Amino acid sequence: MYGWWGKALLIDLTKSKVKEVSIEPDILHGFIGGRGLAVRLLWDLIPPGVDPLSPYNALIVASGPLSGLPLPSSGKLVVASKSPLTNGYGDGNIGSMASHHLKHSGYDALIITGASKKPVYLYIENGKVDFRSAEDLWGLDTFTTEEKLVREHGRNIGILEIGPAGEHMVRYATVISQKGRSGGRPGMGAVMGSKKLKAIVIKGNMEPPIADKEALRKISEESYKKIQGSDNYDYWIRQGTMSTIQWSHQNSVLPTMNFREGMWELYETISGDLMEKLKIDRRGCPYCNMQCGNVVSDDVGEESELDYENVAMLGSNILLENLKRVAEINKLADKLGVDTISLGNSIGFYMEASERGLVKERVEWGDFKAVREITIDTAYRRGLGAFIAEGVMRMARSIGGEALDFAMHVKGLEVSAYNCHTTPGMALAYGTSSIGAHHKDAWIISYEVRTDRSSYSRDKVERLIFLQNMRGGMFESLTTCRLPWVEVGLDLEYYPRFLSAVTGLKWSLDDISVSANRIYTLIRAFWIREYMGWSSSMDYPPTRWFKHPLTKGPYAGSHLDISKYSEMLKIYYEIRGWDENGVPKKETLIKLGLDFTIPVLEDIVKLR
Ligand code: PTT
Ligand code: SF4
Repeated sequence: MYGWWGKALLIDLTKSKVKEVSIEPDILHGFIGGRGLAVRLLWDLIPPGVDPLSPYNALIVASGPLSGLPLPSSGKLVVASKSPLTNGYGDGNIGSMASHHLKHSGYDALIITGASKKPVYLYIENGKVDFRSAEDLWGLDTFTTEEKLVREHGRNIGILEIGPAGEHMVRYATVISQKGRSGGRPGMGAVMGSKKLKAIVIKGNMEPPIADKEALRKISEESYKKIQGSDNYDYWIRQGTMSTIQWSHQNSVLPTMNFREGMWELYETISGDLMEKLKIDRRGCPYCNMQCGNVVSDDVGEESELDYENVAMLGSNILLENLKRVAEINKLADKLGVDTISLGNSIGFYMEASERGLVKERVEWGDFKAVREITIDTAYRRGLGAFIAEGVMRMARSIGGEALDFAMHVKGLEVSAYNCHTTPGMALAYGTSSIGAHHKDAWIISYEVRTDRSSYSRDKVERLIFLQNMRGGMFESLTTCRLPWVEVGLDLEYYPRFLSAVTGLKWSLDDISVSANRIYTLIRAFWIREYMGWSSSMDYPPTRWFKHPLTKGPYAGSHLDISKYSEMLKIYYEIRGWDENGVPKKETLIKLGLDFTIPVLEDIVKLR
C-alpha cells in the first residue's frame, strides 16, 4: 500500500506498554487520515460516555497521507480526543516538525491511552517508544520545556508539549509546539495533562511509501511556484491573518465587548497595519513557502507570534487597546498552553457579568493588569482563575438567568473571532461545526459579506456544506494547511492530484467529498453516542445574536432571525441526509458505509 503505513502505535501509559496495531486499507481509503482517521479510531477505542479526563479516554495524534511530504504547507498533524470542554468530539490542527517526524517514523498515528502515575514524556524514534520521566519538566512553561528537550535530544526532532494549563486540566488547554504553534482548542492539552503526559518527542528518518515520487515532485514544484506567483502573495507575507482585523472592523464583524458589537473605533491600536510596523521576524510551519507567523516584540521585550484570532479575542473583545500588551497576553497563553480564543471569550464573558453586577469580583473592560493576572491564575486554577478555567458554558450555567443569553459558545466551545449579528451563514457554520463554535470548518463569512449578506438562502447552505467538506473534511484529513487555497488561491484540484501521486490510486475532488461527508456524519454519530441523544437545539448559535441587536455602525439595530435560521438548519439537515432533529438517517449511514454505527445509535435514538 502507498500513501499510508497502515499501522498505528497503541501506547498504554498505565502499564507503560506499547503495541503495534494495523489499520485496514478500507479505513484509510474511506477516512483518509488526520481527523477522519482519528474519529474512526475513537469510535472503536473509547467506551461510550467515558469521562474525557479519565484514563479510559484516548488521545490520537494523526498524520494524513499528505502530511510531512515535500508539497505545499504539509507540515501539519491532528490531535484529537473526546473533549473535556464539550464532552463531544474534539480536535485541533498543529503545524510542527512533529508532523514530518511522525510521517517518517513508520506509523500513521499514535493512540495514547491510560494514565501514568508520575509525569512522563514519550521519546519515539522510528517507532520505538521510551517512557521517560518528566518530573523535572512538570510545572515548566512550554517554551522552557521545549528548550530542555532540544538540549537533551538535539534539534532534529519534533516536539508536542503542554504547559501548566494542561497540567491543571484547564478545559481549553491546548497542545503547543515550536513556541507559537497551538492545536486542540477543545482541551486536547487537558487530556494530555490528565494522563500526566508532559510531552511527545518524535524522531523518524524512514522513507514514507509514495507511489509516484517523480509525479509528486513535478506537481509540487508547479504548485509552490503558483503560490509564490499569486497576486495576494506579497500582502499575505506582510500581514498573514492579521489583515483580518481591519477587514472585520470595516464589515462590522469584529468581536467587540463579548460580541456585543461588530466594530471598534480603536481597532487601529491592534491592526495588521500596526503589526507590520512592529514586526521583527516571520516564522511558520514546515514545508511552507508562505509562512504567516508574524513575530513582534511584546510589552516586556519578548517575542510573540500574532494571528487574527488571538489579537481579536484578546484585543477588541475585551477592549485591550495596545498591540504590545495584547502580544504579551498572547505569548503568556502560548507559554502556559491555553487557547487564546476561549481565554478571550471567558474573560470577556466575565467582564460583562461583572458590569451587570452578576458576579462578586469586579473586572473592568480593558484592564490590562487584571487580564494578565487572570491569564496566569487561569492556567494554575487559582482564585478567580479557577472559575474562568471552566469556560463560558459552565460559568454561565453556574450564574444562570440572563448570563445564559450572552454566553458565546456552541456545544461548550467558545465562538472564534467573527461576530454574526448580520451574517446568518457564518452563524450556521458555527452552529453545525463538528467541534463546536470554530471557524476552521467553514469560513463562509468572507463569501457572505461579498455577496448577499443578509440572506438565509438554500444557495448559502449549499456553499457552507461545500466549505465544510473541503476545509473540515479534506484539509483536516489529508492533513495539510488550507491557507494556500484560502488565502492565495491555489487551485483545489491540486489536492486530488497530490493524493493520487502519493497513493497510486485515482482520486477526484468528488471522491474526497464523499469521504468528507462520511467523516462529518461519523462525527455527528459520535456526538449522539456521547450525549445519549440529540436535539436540533444543539445546532443553534448563541442567543445574543438573536436577542441583543448591534447598537453601533451601519448595522445598528440588526440581529439574526430565529425562524429563518431554523429554516436554514432544516435545509442543512436535508442536504446532509439527517432527520429534522439532526440525527443521520439510516439510509445515509448505509450509503456512507457507516453501518457499524447503526446498532449503537438505535439503542439511543429512533433512526428514520
Ligand atoms: C486554531 C485556532 C486559531 S485559528 C488561532 S489563530 W488562526 C489561535 N491560535 C492560537 C495560538 O497561536 N496560541 C494559543 N495559545 N492559542 C491559540 N488558539 C487559536 O487556535 C495556525 C494557522 C491558523 S492561524 C489558521 S486560522 C489555520 N488553521 C488551520 C486549520 O485549522 N486546519 C488546517 N488544515 N490548516 C490550518 N491552517 C492555519 O493554521 P486549532 P497552527 Mg492551530 C499561537 O489549532 O485547535 O485548530 O485552533 O495550528 O500550527 O498554530 O497554525 O487566525
Ligand atoms: Fe503554517 Fe501559515 Fe504556512 Fe499555513 S500558511 S503552513 S499556518 S505558516
